[in-house]
Amino acid sequence: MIVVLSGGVGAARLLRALRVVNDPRTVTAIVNVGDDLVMHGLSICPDLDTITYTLAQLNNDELGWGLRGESWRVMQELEAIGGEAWFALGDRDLATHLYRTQRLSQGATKSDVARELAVHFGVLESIQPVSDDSISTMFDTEIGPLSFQEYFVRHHHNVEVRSLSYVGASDAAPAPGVLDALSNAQRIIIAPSNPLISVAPLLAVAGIADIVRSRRDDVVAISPLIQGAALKGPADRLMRELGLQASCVGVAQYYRDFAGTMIIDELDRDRSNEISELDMQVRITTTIMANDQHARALASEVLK
Ligand code: FO1
Repeated sequence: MIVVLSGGVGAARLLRALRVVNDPRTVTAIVNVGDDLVMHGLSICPDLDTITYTLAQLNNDELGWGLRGESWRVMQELEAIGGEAWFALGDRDLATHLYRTQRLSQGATKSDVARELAVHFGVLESIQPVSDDSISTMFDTEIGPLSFQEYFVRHHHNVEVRSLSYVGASDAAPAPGVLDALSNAQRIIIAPSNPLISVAPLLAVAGIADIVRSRRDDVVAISPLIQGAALKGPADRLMRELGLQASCVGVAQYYRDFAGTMIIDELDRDRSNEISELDMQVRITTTIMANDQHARALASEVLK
C-alpha cells in the first residue's frame, strides 16, 4: 500500500504517474480539504475533484481545474443577474457540486461522496478527504483576513500574507481509514504540492503529524519548487512571505521531521549537500512530469 499526502494539481499528476509503475488499487490519496468552500449553497471540494477528474482523464488541462469540454451557461446567466461569479463553476462541474451537496444533506460524509464519485468516474485509487469535518485555511493579509478562495482566486494570490491558520484542523477527526492507511502504508509520499496551503492543513489534523513523524524512514517528499520557483501557484511567494527559504532546501527544512527522503529536481542538483546535512537522503530526478517518460522516471524514483 502506498499513501500520497495530496493537494490538487501536483498531487493529481503524481498519482497519474504512479499508475504507470504501480497498481492503482494499492494507492490511497489523503486529500486536503482546507480550500473547500460553500458557494451558492453548494459544497465544493476543489482538491478532491481535481484528483478525481485527473485520474478519470477528464481534467481541464488549460484551466488546471474543472472538467474538460466545459461550458459556462449557468455562470453567464448568474453574472447577468448580478450574482457572484468570480468563482467559476462550469456546467458539467456543477453536477458534481449538486451531487455532493445533496448527499451531504442526506447525512452522507465527504468520504462517502468522494468514494461514490470515484466509482462513478471509474477511478481505482482510494481518494479520501483527510477529514469529514470542516477545515478552513485562512489568510491574514495586508488587506485583512481572507478565505482560501478569496485569496487564491478572487485576489489571484497577489496580496501579501502575514500568517496562515487552518481553522478547525486541530479539532477535526481524521476520516475513517486515514490513520490506518498511514500506519500500514509501505511508503508515504508527500506530493509536490504547496507545503503551506496543501500539506500543512493535512498535518494539522489531530494525530496525522504524529503518525507521519513516526514513519519518517518510509516517507518521501517531492519538492514542488525548482530553482526557487513553483511551477504553478504561490508556493515560492508564500514561503518567502512567511519567513521560509523559497527553494528545495526550504521545503526540506519544512519537512525534515516528517520525511527521511527528499526528491529534488535535476536543476537543483547543486543543493543536495544542504539537504543531506538535514539528515535526509536526497534523490535527484526530473520532477516536472512534462511527458510520460519524465512522469515514469519520477514515479519509479518515488517507489525505489
Ligand atoms: N481556480 C481559479 O483560478 N478560478 C476559478 O474560477 C476556479 C473555480 C473552481 C471551481 C471548482 C473547483 O473545483 C476549482 C476551481 N478553481 C478555480 C481551482 C481552485 O480553486 C484552486 O486551484 C485550488 O483550490 C488550489 O488547490
